Amino acid sequence: MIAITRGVSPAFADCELTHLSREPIDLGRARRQHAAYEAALEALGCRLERLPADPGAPDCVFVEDTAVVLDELAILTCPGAESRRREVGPVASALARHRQVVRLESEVSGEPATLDGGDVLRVGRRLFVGRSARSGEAAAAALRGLVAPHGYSVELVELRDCLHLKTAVTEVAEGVLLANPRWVDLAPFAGTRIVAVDSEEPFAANALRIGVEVVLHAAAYPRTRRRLQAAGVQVRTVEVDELAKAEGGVTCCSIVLAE
Ligand code: CIR
Repeated sequence: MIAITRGVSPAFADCELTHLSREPIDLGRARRQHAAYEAALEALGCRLERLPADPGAPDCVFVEDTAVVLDELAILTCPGAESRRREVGPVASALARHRQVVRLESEVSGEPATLDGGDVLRVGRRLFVGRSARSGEAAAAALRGLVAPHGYSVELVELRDCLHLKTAVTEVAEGVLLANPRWVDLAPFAGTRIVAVDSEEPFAANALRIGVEVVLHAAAYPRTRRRLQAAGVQVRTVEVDELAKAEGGVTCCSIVLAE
């Protein structure tokens, strides 16, 4: 496995914020947590490809939002926040070494087709797209056009009160989802086993699955961690609370792809 990561920008404190209020961010601590996150990925068998930070892109550490990567191709997004669009180019160059790279149309029927990778959850051959402030129907239609020939379906999922679909639901094992049912309509996932986050840990649904059996999960959520372990999921923890002040979680900081 390869994990593409990107350094924390010196302008990190100027990140986009939607649901959280701005708190002072300790850049050194954010960078130490990010380095530990990268080390955890390496320990789990990922070969890291680190991209340098962009001082003009406060959110560049959150590489997940710039692309949707499948085994067959990589799709570059047009991120919903304008400040984040310049992040796509360097990730595109890195992806081009591993995949055919295509760009999502920026408009469909006159509607902007913006998409954040954090809004796209793959479960087998199904791609779920969260309808968020960043992503919507036009992007889902554009994505469908690119992936249908490869045998993937695309379905929209309704969200509330959170930034991205993967803030509210992620896959933690084959056919097992970790979700905050208060933030996402789970009807499209009918038939799938759901592990609900502990109600005191609303942000705990963001887990990064590495390979088949293990997930990386924020250390701040011990109650949900116990639920995952009880469901038979192996959990490795990382401290990411300084990165979380910018509304980022464990999936956002990497693009993990099969070699
Ligand atoms: C943003 O608002 O775009 C960033 N501050 C956080 C992005 C987190 N990305 C993700 O959840 N995939």
